[in-house]
Amino acid sequence: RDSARAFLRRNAFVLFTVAAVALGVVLGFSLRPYKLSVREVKYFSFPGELLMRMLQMLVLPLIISSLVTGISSLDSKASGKMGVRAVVYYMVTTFIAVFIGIVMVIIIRPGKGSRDSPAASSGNIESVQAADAFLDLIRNMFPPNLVEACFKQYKTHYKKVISSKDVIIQVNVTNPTNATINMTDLQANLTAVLQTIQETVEETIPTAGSSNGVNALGMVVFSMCFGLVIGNMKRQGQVLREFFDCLNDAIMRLVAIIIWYAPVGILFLIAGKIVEMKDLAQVGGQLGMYTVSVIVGLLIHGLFVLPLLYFLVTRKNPFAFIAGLLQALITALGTSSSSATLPITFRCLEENNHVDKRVTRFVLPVGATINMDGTALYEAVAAIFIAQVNDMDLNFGQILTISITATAASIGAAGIPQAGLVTMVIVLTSVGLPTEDITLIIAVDWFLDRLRTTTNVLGDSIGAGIVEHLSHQELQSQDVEIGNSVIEE
Ligand code: DAS
Repeated sequence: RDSARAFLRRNAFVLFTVAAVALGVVLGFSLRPYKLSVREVKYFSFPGELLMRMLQMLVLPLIISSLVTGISSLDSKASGKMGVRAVVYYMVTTFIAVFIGIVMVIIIRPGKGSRDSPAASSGNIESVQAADAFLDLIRNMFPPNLVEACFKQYKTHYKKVISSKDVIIQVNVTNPTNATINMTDLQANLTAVLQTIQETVEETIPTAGSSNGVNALGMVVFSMCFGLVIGNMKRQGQVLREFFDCLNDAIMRLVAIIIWYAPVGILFLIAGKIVEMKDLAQVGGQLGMYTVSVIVGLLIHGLFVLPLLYFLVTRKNPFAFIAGLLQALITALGTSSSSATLPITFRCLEENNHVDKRVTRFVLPVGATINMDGTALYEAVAAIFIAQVNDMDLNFGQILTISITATAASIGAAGIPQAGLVTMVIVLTSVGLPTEDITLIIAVDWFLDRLRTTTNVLGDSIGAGIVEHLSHQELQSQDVEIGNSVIEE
């Protein structure tokens, strides 16, 4: 009876969240006829923004505390093997995702037909919206007040940047959340922009909580090194290990509180997005087929490839494992940010799927930052779609280039909303495709972002399950060691 009650309580909560998503969709569509202004939408979706900020506040301390405790609790041999297994899994699944994406976009050929099709003709409308969407992207990358400070002064320049041919955006892999824009014709203005940024940053150093403003990948690397070092400090490092272990538990208790608010936040996130969504009528035939290509690709990868891989390695039922992840998958769908979902992903894997904490604390922060199957698939599809719209036939070498740069771009993309859009410029420039054609796909990107983020989170979680299974020996022998040392003491 108790297990039935626990089972019902856990699933009741997930069902409650699913109901919240459905209610958000209904609420969003019922509010669309009222044409709310941008400000009204901002106020309306504030409860959703609140959830995003609460989760983002936890991301940084969670990444540091979980990695430091995860790695320091393993002997370097075990963590080395576990690391290799995780990276091999990430590479294999990302390449499979890219391959599926390329096959889908070549079979469906969404970009066929000349440029003057509805998608391109509505291009000029979208290009203005795209400029605004792109500017929002920039806005997302810096703490809000920072962008406000320089934003109003340089809005025209950013628009000019979108239209000029020689915009090159280099996303620094070690610092994926702060893209630097290298422009030939706006170099002088850029210096002025950087100067303004410098002045503003002096006043508002991004708080530790804003995961958008902090170099996530850099933090992961630092925490891994730090965890390795204090792991080898034996008794001397004991205090630090206990501190970070306690910090991690405290963060997970905060997650347990926030998770009760999540359905409300997700409801308003979904409803707010639907209210401000551009008219579906503008989504031309080509764009519709492009959206189908991405969705079918993500479904094949998420519901067939990943579960099959899990079954082949662990011989366990993959869908029972996925059932335990539903809360995290819905949060990814609502927030379209895998780093904001990270706290919930931890909780689902440890509480529902009972994955060993030494594994989740190690592979999840790394996976959430560099393993993005959904993004890699999407980048490959989008790049080839844009080539098709430009009637450009890609040879094998260019398709190979796209698969490699799509993988690199997904590693460089941060776990924040629409990060895949920024890193896609790398893929387009690598095969000489016009970067401003990103405007063709921005209209549906807010929706596809949610789906690819959900696939990213699923890929990270299944990876934790697979790595735990493969590391069974090391974990068990370590348990024996701990057991013996306790007996000795
Ligand atoms: N939204 C990103 C994430 O959080 C994925 C992307 O933009 O491609 O995983």
